Order: sequence, then C-alpha cells, then structure tokens
Amino acid sequence: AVRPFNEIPGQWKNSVANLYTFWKMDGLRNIHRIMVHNFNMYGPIYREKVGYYESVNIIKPEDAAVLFKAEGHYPKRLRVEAWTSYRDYRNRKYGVLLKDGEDWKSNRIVLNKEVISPKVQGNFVPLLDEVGHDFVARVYKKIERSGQNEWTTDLSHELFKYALEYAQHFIDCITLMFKTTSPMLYFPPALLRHTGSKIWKDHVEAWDGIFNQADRCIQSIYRQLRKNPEDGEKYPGVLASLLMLDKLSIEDIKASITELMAGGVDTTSITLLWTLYELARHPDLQEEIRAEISAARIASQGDTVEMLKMVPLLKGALKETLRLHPVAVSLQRYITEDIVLQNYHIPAGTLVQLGLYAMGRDHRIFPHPEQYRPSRWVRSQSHYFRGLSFGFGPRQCLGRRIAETEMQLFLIHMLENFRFEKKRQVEVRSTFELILLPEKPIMLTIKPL
Ligand code: HEM
Ligand code: 2DC
Repeated sequence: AVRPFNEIPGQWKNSVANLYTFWKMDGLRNIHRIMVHNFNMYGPIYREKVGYYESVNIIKPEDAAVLFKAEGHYPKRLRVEAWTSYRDYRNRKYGVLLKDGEDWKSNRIVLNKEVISPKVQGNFVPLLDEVGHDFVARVYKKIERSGQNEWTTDLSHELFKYALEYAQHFIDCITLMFKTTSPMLYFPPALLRHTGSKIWKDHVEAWDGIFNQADRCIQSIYRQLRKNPEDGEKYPGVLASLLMLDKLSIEDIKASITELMAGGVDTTSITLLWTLYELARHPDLQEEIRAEISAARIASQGDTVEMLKMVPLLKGALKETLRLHPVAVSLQRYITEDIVLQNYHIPAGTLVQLGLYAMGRDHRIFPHPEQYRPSRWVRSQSHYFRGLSFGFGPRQCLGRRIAETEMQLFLIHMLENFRFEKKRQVEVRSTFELILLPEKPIMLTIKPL
C-alpha cells in the first residue's frame, strides 16, 4: 500500500529549531553538502521544513520523471522572494524568470523563438566565435608580458568579462545580487526591508545597478536601430532581435532582457572555469579533446555550425562539469496533481525538489561519481533523467542554447591555442551563494601550444 505523506522521513516538525540548527551548521554556504548528508541519513526521499520553506526532496532519475510529468501546463519553481520583492518595491515588471501562469507562458513562447529555437543558433555562432577569438588574443598578450612563455592566473575575472563583454560595474552588481539573495531564501525580505537591514539595502543597490546598465544598453541598441533601419537584413544580435519583437509590450521585453543579461554572466563563466580546472587535472583527456577539435576543424571546412556537430567529447566534458559542479543545487516544481514518490503519497501543491548536486555525486546513479569522465555522456549507460543541469521541459533554462554554444566555442578556441596545467593539485570545493561557486580561487597555468 502507498504510505501517507506524514510518514515521509525527515526534519519537518519543528521548523524554528531546524532554522537554528541550519544556521549553526553554516547551512547557507553548505546547502549542497547538507542535502547529500540528508539523503545518506533518510534515504532517497525526505521532507524538510526550514523557516517558512517546506519541501519534499528526491534524488532518483525515476522520481524526477514522475515529478516532471506532474508539473502541469504552467510549471512553477520556487519563487525567489528577494527578486520579486525588489521589483515590487521599485515598481518594475517581472520578466520570464519570475512570471507565472498564462502571463509566463505567452511571454516564454515568444522569447523561445528568438533565444532557444534550433533555427537561431546559426545567428549567434559568428558573434560568439569572434568573442572567443578575441579572448585568445588577450591571453597571448598576457603570456607575452609575463616574459616566461606561460601565465599563471585565476582566470575568473577575465572570464566574467568574456561573458558578453559587459562593464565591470555591471558584473560586480550581479555577483553582489546573488550573494545577498541567499540569506533571503530563509528570512523574508519584507521583514529585512522594514528593519532597514544591510542585506536588503545591498540587494536593492545591486539590482539598481543591473537595471540601470540594462536600460542604458537597451537605449543604445534602440538608437542604433533607428539610425540604421536598413541594417534590417543583417542579424543584429540577440538583444536587438528581442527589441524588434512586436508581440510583447516594451516593458515586458525590457524586463526579460534584463534577466537574460544578468543570468548570462556568472553561470557560464563559472562553468568554463570548472571545466578548465578539470582538464588541467586530466592532461590525457585534455589531449583527446584537443584531437577531436582538430579533426572537426578540418572536416567542417570553415563551417562553424557544422563543426559544433562533430565534438561529442567536448560536449560530454561540459555535461560532466555540470554534473560535478552544477550551477543550480536543485530543481524544484510545485506539482499540480497527486503523485506517488518512493511509495509515499504526495498531494498536489507540494514543493518537490530534485537534488541536482546530490544526484550528480551518487554512485548508484553515476558509477564512480568522483571520476571526471566525459565519455560517460557519449557511450554506454542510460541518460534517462540524468542530464538535467539546465532544468527540464518548457520551464528549462531559456539561455541554454546561448550558454552551450558560447561555452563550446570558448573551449574550442582556447584548446586550439593553449595547454592548461595545474601547478599544485588541490581539491577545490563548492560554496553556495545562490548559485554554486568555487570556494577559493582556481589557479591555472596557461602555455602556448
Ligand atoms: C533558468 C541553469 C545559463 C537565463 C535556469 C534553470 C536552471 C538554469 C537549472 C531553472 C530551470 C528549471 O527550473 O527547469 C543554467 C546553467 C547555465 C545557465 C547551468 C550555464 C552554464 C544561462 C544564461 C542565461 C540564462 C546564459 C541568459 C542568457 C535563464 C532564465 C531562466 C533560467 C531567463 C528562467 C526561465 C523561465 O523561468 O522560463 N537556468 N543557466 N541562463 N536561466 Fe539559466
Ligand atoms: C537556489 O533553494 C536554491 O539560472 C534555492 O540564470 C532554489 C532555487 C531556485 C531558483 C534557482 C536557484 C535555486 C539557483 C539559480 C537559478 C534559479 C532559477 C534561475 C537561476 C538556477 C536553485 C539562474 C542562475 C538564472 C538567474 C537569472 C537572474 C539572476 C536574472
């Protein structure tokens, strides 16, 4: 018989005490490791209540499949109150990230066509290819200046700038925005706002900076479009193509453009940094991927879109990076119908979280999970509900295609020019600042081939 909801194991009876324990364990920075610990203690399903935030947590691919079948027509994930509070406070519209229901769906359908449909990939390949090329030139200059024919560095600053070449202030604001969001997952922002707390003030300042920069960027694209309307035949760039959409209100477009600009910096930079870190620790694998790239370069005869179809191991490396170092610690959905998970009844309306970080490191799901093995994504094993780093279904990451293309092209350019080494073999762990980040700088040595 199916067991009742109230019998699911876990700490969900005393939410205040849980918040206290959580705080003492420095839970915020360690959410991902606490989840692993909970799955070890309670098994593949547990219920949890921390402060006002209650959820059922799962880890198995089979359960993920059941979860996503019950997400309904308007999939809804955990609402990040800090982000909606800021917009309510400043009277700004929500973009796709924060909208729900029919309003989300209608905006998302229009944006999908410009951002994530397979037919637009060819549009941004040349732009991203050029950015990758420029990055290589910058690295050569640094190597030259070092006078040692190599450059040992924490690449994160360069990488953050690489992400679409935004101003440093904008980048700093995004980092501050993420950092100040995580405490507000557990303490209601409304409370912090009315007590004049520093977290809330910093958060507002961060979003103000992001919105100002985005507004300026939008203005300048507008001016450009008005000045040279005859440029219409040429692809004007992702943002400009969104601004030309006439199916959404200009306020809706601005809201989603701002989210795309903010969502596209830290996510891809960190994933690239982790990938170079893993490749530096696995020189033979690095060589194998380099060989795959050379062969693809020759076979594709200068057609970059074709080339991207011939690098399965490189793509596997990115998937493998996100398995061990996911950006999102979990995926979440409010289920719209009753379901059964691990033989427990889960009522409609429950917030169910799939522990992505924990799943990526579970040996029952990925044999030898501690090993970085891109080939596991190319051959062998089933990938059934395993490659979920960008989420799933109609609510998955809107920036996915851009992110994947940008990261593939970056790695192609870098591996064609440089060898990556690690002088000291140190294990770098993740820390949670809304997204998962390396807890300390990753030092790499870059040498021309
Ligand atoms: C949503 C991961 C890069 C914009 C998401 C979600 C995940 C994710 C897990 C939630 C999906 C779900 O609930 O099913 C990642 C990863 C990235 C990345 C791993 C890179 C390595 C980007 C980039 C952009 C972006 C480059 C913008 C250009 C968004 C937006 C949403 C989203 C707008 C919300 C979509 C919606 O609610 O409809 N991302 N992301 N992301 N991401 Fe990304
Ligand atoms: C954080 O418990 C942990 O892609 C929470 O590009 C649950 C949660 C909810 C939403 C997730 C968030 C976590 C991590 C960061 C995500 C976010 C949805 C979108 C966002 C995954 C797992 C991200 C990084 C977007 C951000 C765009 C934004 C800043 C404009």
